[in-house]
Amino acid sequence: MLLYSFSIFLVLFLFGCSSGTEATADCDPHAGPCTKEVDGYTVTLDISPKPVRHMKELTFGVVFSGGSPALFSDSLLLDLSMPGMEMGKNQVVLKKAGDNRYTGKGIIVKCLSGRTLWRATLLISETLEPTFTFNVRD
Ligand SMILES: [Cu+2]
Repeated sequence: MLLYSFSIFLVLFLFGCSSGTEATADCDPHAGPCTKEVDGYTVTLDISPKPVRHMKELTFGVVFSGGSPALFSDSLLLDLSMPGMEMGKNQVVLKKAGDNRYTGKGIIVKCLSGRTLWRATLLISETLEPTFTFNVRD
């Protein structure tokens, strides 16, 4: 009986895991900046150098159009994660670099699973967290 419940748990776990990876890219950082509409203004994320590769120092630039309330802070956090996988905390500090611009440097590690789908979440406030999902190249 114990073994039986364990298998059920395992099946649920595997199922939950695979459903978490159904996330798909909504941004192509190799081609150019990605833009998201949030709360009446746009947030643009640009990652360079291109193509965007693992284990290379990357510069993350964020530009807001319009008067976003986020512009009152001197720095913002960009959280890097893999959809459906626990990869450890990887957050890039973006410093204010102009009226509506923030930039910071970080590294995206290479996942041992071979997956390349990453998600950058801009932590503006508890209710405002625009995300950009993209594939990183080798
Ligand atoms: Cu991973």
